[in-house]
Amino acid sequence: MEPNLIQQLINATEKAANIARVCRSNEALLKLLVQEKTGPEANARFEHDFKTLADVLIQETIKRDIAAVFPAMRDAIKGEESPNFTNADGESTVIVVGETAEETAQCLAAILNVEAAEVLAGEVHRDVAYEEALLGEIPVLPKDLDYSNLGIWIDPIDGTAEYISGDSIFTDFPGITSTGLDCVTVLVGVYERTTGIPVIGVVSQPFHNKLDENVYRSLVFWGVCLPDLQANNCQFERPARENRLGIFSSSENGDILQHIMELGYEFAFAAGAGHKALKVITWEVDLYLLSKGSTFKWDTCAPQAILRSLGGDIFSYRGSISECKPIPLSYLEEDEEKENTKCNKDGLVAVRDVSLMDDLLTNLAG
Ligand code: 2IP
Ligand code: CA
Repeated sequence: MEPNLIQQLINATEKAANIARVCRSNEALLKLLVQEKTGPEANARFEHDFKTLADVLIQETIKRDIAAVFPAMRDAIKGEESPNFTNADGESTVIVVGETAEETAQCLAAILNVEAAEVLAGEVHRDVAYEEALLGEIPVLPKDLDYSNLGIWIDPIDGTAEYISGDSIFTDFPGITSTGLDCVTVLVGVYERTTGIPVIGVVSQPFHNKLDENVYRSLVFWGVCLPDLQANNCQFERPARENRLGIFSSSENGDILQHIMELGYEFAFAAGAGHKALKVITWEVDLYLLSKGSTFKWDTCAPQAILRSLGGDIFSYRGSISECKPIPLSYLEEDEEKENTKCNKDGLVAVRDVSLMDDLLTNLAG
C-alpha cells in the first residue's frame, strides 16, 4: 500500500508526544527539564537549555521520519529551532538523529548524561503507528499530489512554559483550561509552496487523557483541505451557549477586548497558541483573536489547515482590517524572505464560521 502522508504525520506527531511525555515522566529527564538555565545546576557546558534540546530532538525526529518516506519534501521541513548547539567554549554540536538508537544516543551523550541519552534515543527510534478509533477514516490523497510542492512547519512543543510547569488552572468555561498540560500541543502543518495555502494539519494534545500518575494518552486532530478533498476528524457541533465566546492570550490589549465585549462576546483566557486555535476547531469557542505579532508560522499552519477543512480559517488581524476584508495567513516562502520574519506579525483571527468576520471588521476598523 502507498504510504499516506496524513497517517505518517499522525505517527510522527505521536512519536513527538511520546518524547514529550518521557521527558516529564523519567526522573533524570524531568530534573533537566525543570532546571533553571541560570541556576547553579544549569547545563554549564551548553548555552541552550534542555527544553530546547527536547524541541530540537522532536523536530529532527519528525524531519527524518517524514523525509524517509517522502524524500521530495526533505528540504522543506522546517521548525522553530536550529539543530546547532554551541557550548561555552564556542564548540558546536549538531543534533543528528542517526540510523540506529546507539548512534543517536552517542550524539546526545555529548550533551546529556548516558542514561538520559539512551532513554531519549530509544523513543526516537521506536516504531509508532498511531491508530485510535477517534482518528476516523483517513482518506487516500490524490494520486497526482505533487509532494515537491509541499512544505512543513513543525512546532514540536507549543506551550513550553505550561509543559515545564505542569500546573493547571481552569477557566469558568467547561473543558477550557487556562494553563496546564492540557494547553500543550504538538503542531505539524503542511502548506503548498507555490500558493502559500495550508493544506494538511495535525494537532495533538499529548497530555489530554490522564490515565494514571505520569501516564497520559494523546488526543489527535487532523484535517486536509485540497481543491478536491476536504476531510477531518473534527465534526463537532457548536455547543449551546447564550453568547458568542472568544479565547485570548492573557496579555491581550484591553481596548481590543473592550471592542469585542461590545460585540456581545464573552472571554476565556488561555495559554498556548495551538491550544487556543484548537478550541476554535472544536467549536468550544467561536473566536481566537490576537492583536500582537507573538505567534509564528509553526504555531498556525496546522490549525489553519484543519479550520479550512471545516469551512473556517485563520486571518491576519491587521491585514484584514486594512484591506477591509478577511485576508488569510499565508506561508509563501518568498514573503518570509522579503519580510525577513517567520512571525505572523500582524496578529491573527481564527474562526470556524467566517461570517463572524463581517461584524469584527466593521467594529475593529474604527
Ligand atoms: C508560544 C506559546 C505561548 C503563546 C505564544 C506562542 O509558543 O504558544 O503560549 O503565547 O504566542 O508563540 P500566549 O499563551 O500568550 O498565547 P512556544 O511555547 O512554542 O514558545
Ligand atoms: Ca509555539
